Amino acid sequence: DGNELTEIEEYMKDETSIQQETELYGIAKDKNVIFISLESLQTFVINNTMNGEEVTPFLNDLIDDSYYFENFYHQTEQGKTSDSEFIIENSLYPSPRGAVYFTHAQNDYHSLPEIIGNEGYYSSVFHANNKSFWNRDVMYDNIGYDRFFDVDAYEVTEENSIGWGLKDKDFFRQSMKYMQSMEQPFYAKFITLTNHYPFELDEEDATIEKYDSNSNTLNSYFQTARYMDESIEEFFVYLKETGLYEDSIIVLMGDHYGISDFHKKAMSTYLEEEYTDYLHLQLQRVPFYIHIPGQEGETISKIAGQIDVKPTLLHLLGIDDSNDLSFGTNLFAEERKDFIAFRDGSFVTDEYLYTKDQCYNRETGELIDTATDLDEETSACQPYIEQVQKELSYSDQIIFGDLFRFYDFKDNTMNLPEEEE
Ligand code: GP9
Ligand code: MN
Repeated sequence: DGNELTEIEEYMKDETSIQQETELYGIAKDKNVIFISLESLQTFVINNTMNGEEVTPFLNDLIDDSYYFENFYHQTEQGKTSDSEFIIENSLYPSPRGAVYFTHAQNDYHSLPEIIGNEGYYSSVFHANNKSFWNRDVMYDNIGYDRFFDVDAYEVTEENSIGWGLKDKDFFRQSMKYMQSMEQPFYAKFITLTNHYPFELDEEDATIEKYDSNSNTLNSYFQTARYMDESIEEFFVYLKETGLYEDSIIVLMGDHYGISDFHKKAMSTYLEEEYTDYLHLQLQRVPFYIHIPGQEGETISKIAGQIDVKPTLLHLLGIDDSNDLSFGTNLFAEERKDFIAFRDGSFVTDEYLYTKDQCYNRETGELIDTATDLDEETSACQPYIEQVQKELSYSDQIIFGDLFRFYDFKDNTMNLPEEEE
């Protein structure tokens, strides 16, 4: 009936209210934000080689002049790309089953496009797929995007498509005309497509060889990951040519894993590492870059997750979010919530990694405790297990109960329905 919101609000305020003063507060004020969703790109290919060749040369170099988070985890579930979108727009967790984009697209939210829209930003999404895929048209409309450039905005032919549709290089090239005539400042989210299972690529677009293992999926992945790297490089050239680059910050994020644990054996061979539950969770790291033209940036090792993107972007934009309710925290704040939770109750902290009833040292992978020790409440991971469950359940209550319809974010007041006798 909405009354649970009181307790949830208190928790969210306590856990995420942190000082807003950092050197980067407002650094991107009134600049355009170009957000690139990197389809299925995982951190294990970054700064890595295959047959002695760099897989992602452009993205590797980009680290040198970006804020790059090397321990950034995706937190998606069955809703895949749409879950990653939901998390960054709302700083809430995705649903344990199904996709919030389908099941709760009509809820009241306090989403990123709406918040920055109130500050004068024009917000849009570019994605060359059918607009109703993942129910995006309905959700985007509800959370305040001004415009969705879906497949109908693009010229798609047999020559310029592969796999799921328009090739990424053509996607970026064709998007430029829309961007150039867009009112500024704008927020523009680009959702790429070519690096998607089953990682198909025309021979003429392949610039590195396939890997050689028992997994066709992994073998092809390196080629499409390289193609993505080149498409981003080209996009940066267009941005510079059109002068948009100087007036923008560019954020790049992997949406979720591309290689499932079905390909354990091949992954294990490639990484020269035993495929354990620990490795599986570590493989859920995806690249996250904040590129601010003119700034050197820094490589940041502390743990981070998709849940933190919304408060971080608001911080960079200099938008006060002290009235917001989120589960994530600004990634540049000194004091942050000290865990990243996954939908199945697994979590990481700077020191520990917990999954499948096992508690590991996050950096070394050394197993500290197993389920039996955990029962005795002596495990190093024990204090977090319950909090993670509580947090996930709060998020579910907000979504399943559409609780934000009772909440006024302007002054943090609640309008709860009268209690029935
Ligand atoms: C579909 C694209 C890929 O439009 O975003 O979706 P995914 O299967 O990764 O969720
Ligand atoms: Mn995806």
